[in-house]
Amino acid sequence: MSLTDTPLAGGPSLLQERRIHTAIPGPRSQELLDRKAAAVAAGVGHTVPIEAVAAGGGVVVDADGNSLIDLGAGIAVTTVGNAHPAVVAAVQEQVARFTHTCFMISPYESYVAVAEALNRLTPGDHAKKSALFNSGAEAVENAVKIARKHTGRTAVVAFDHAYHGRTNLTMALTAKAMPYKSGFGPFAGEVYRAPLSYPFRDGLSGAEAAAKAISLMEKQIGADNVAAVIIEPIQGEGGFIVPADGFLPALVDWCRANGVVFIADEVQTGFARTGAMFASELFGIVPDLITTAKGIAGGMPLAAVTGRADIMDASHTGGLGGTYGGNPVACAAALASIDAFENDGLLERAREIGGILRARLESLQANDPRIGDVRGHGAMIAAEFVDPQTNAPDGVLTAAVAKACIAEGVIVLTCGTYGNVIRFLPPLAIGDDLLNEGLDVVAAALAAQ
Ligand code: PLZ
Repeated sequence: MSLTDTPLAGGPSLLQERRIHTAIPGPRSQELLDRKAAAVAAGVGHTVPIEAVAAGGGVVVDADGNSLIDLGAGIAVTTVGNAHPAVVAAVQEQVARFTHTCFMISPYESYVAVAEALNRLTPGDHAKKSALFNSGAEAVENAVKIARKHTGRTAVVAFDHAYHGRTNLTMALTAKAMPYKSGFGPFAGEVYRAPLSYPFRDGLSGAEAAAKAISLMEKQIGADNVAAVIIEPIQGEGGFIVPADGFLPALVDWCRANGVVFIADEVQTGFARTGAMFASELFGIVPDLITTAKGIAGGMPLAAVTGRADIMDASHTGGLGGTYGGNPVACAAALASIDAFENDGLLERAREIGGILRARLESLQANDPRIGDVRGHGAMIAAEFVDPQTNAPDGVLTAAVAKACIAEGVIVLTCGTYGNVIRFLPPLAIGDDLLNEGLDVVAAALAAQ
């Protein structure tokens, strides 16, 4: 089905309802999935077997006319809402004006305005600068380049359960072999892995967990060799792991004392997702560099590195860039999205959504020992599923619950090193009714397993 066959426009004007009148996938979706199987590389998977034709508010509509509740926001991207009207208008205006000049060839205003906004909005009141890229992985790659150039050192430390991307350097930084790394090596060198704070599983205080990580860095690498420590303030793909209090501040203090650049990867946590503009704020830390992407531009591909001006300026002119980095259409979308984050009460909305998610999941947990842990902040909440006897991760149950939810028209995403976490990260444009209905479906799916 092409868009011209459908009377549907996307965005918040879409009927906000769950509506399932075929099996998932329905016949039209199945046709596309057959073509996908024949034409698209097998390595590119999909979670929800539909052909998406429109989305907005809290729903994704498929080619068979089914309307699914969206509790995933395209992996934390459409935080302002899919096809947000202001984003659509900004994109339409820009696309008619010019689509590309290459910022490295002929600069334009919107790139600079996005950089100014990032410098203003990211934690800390020191002088900051930004550079724009296309994807989260590309932002992470560039943050590491910048940190190495600034320090003249090479070692980079990432953590257990980390996810930083699928390019060669970011695969090296990512912790999980399957599906991200297996068979794709050799990986970039000078990447080291430190233990994370994972309160549900390690039982350590933040200070104890930080001491373990710091000891590893000092003994196995040597502080003088470390260019950067990179960490997601709340691990995303790794399982929405919230570190114990004090863990992140202790790491930041150690970095400061040793001339190491502290990079917060806020690609998944950034832009109101956690109820703060950036998750670093929740832990009282001020990163030296911060990587952003996903929610920054309402669905358009844009990413950034923002940080201390002296670090950001360490690179020689011409050392950073890329053909499309900071594309004008993506920048227009970002400016409209940032305006919505700042002026449409989205931080508060993320906290409200978090309250609903947490209350419901905790009440399920009270009667179901298979939910070992409920954690997260704002509209970034997860439930970790375990074998009640042993606390061992139960990835089989998790996959079954997620599959049943999708069959009933609720898009949920799993995550976690052991695949035993269901994460809830709806668009902030979702209404309470739809969110609650989605959680009813999750509860029923769990009860049926
Ligand atoms: N850093 C913290 O969460 C992307 C990955 C989906 P890109 N997470 C979703 C998948 O399976 O590919 C992510 C992230 C953090 C970096 C990235 C990478 O961002 O825009 O996917 O490159």
